[in-house]
Amino acid sequence: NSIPLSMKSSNVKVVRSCRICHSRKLYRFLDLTPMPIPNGFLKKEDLKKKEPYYELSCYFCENCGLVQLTNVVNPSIMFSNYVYIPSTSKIMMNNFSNLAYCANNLIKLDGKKLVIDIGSNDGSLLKFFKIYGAKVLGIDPAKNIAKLAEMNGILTEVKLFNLTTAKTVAKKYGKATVITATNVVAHIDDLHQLFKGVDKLLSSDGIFITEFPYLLDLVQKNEFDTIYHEHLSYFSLKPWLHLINQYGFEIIEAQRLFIQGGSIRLIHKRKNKSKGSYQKTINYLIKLEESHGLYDKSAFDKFSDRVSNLRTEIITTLKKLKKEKKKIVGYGAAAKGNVLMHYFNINSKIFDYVVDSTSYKQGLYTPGNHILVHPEQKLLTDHPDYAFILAWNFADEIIEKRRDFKKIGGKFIIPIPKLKIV
Ligand code: JHZ
Repeated sequence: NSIPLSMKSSNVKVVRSCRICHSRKLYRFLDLTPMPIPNGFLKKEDLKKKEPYYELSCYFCENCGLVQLTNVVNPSIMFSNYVYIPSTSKIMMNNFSNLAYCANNLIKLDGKKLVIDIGSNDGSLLKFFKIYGAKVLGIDPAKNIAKLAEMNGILTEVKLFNLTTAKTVAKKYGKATVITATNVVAHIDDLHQLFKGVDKLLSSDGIFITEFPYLLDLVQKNEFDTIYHEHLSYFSLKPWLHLINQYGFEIIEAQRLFIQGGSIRLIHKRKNKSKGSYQKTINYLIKLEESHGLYDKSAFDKFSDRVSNLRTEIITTLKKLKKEKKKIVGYGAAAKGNVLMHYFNINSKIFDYVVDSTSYKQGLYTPGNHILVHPEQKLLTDHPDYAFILAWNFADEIIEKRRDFKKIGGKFIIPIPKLKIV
C-alpha cells in the first residue's frame, strides 16, 4: 500500500501526505489502473497521437479519514478547455435555483450585495442569484465556458481560484456577501489555500455555501466511477470540520441532496460562540458515517471488493448480449462513464457509439477507448437494442425523457448502484 513513485511527468505532482491533516498514513484501497483524463475527449485528427495516461489510485487517511488521490494532474490540462456544463440537466438547474433561494432566505440579497461563484462554469448558478437582484461574479479557469457565461450576461474572471486570485478579486470588486462553490472543492489540491482565499474574500457576516458529492453515498452506492483525476478529495464530515475549524468557520446548515449520486450542501459562516441547532444534524451525520465504517479502512476494502464483483457481473452480461448479437450504445458521455468504460474494458466492439446532449462533446471521441459521441436523437433513427446509461446519476431523468426509445422496444441498462435492466 505504499505510494508509488512519481510517474516522472512534469504534468503530475505526487502528494505524500494528507491534504487536510498532513498525516503520511495513507492507505491505498482502490487501483483503477492508469487512464487518460476522463474529460479528455478527442477530435478525429488527434486519435493517432499518443494520449497521456495517468495513474488512478485512491487512498484513505488513517488519521483524519479524508479519502483522496495522491496524483495531481496539472489543473490547466484538465480545466482550461472544459467540456462539462451543468445546464444540460433540469435537476441540476432546479438544485441551483433552490440554492439561491436558501441563500436569499439567510441573507436578504439586494443590488449592494455581491455573490461570487468559484468554478462558475457557464454561469448557470449565478443566473438564479441575479433574479434576487444581487451583483454577481464568476471565477472559472475554462476560457471556452467563461465565454458562454459572458454571453449569458455573467461577468467572469478567467482564473483558477487560490489566495492570489482572492486578493486580486477582493481589490477589484470588493468583498462578497455570499461565496458559492458547487462541484469544485474536490478539484482543488490545496484546500488550505481555498479557505485562506475564502477568508480573504468573504465579508465579515457573509456566508460560504459549498456542495460536493458525499463520501457516504459514494461508498454505500458503489459509485467508484466518480473517482477520477479531477476529484482529488472525497469528503465526509469529520475531516471537513477539521479543515474549516482551522480557518474560523462553522457550519450553520447541512443538507443531503440527491443530485450527482448523492451530495451534501454545507453552509458556513464565521464562528461565533453560540452553538446553533445545526450541531444536532452534524452529530447525527457523523454517527451515520461512523456506523457505515467511514473512519475505518476495512470499509474501503469491502467497497473495493464490491466494485470488483460489479465489474465481473457487468462484463459477463455485456459479453452475453454481444454473443446474442445485440446492439448496445452508451448513454451520456459523462466523465464518470469514461472511468467505468475504461475499468470494465468496454471498447468500440461492445458499444457502437455513445450519445450525449452536450453539443461540445458531440463529434468527439471518448478518451482511451475512442468511441464516437453522437446527439441523443441517434437512438431513435438507429434503434439499438440497449442503451447503457453511463450518466446513471441522471437515469430517471433520461428514462423519462426517452420514453420514445422505450416505445420502439429499446431497453436501458443501469450499472450503478447495481446492475439493472429496464
Ligand atoms: P454528469 C461532472 O462529472 C464533472 P460527469 C465534474 N468534475 C464534477 O465534479 C461532477 O460532474 C459532479 C449527459 N446527459 O453531470 C450530459 C445527456 O446526454 O453526470 C453529460 O455529458 N442527456 C464537474 O461528467 C452527462 O450526460 C441527459 O438527459 O460525470 C452527465 O454528466 C442528461 C441529464 C445528461 O457529470
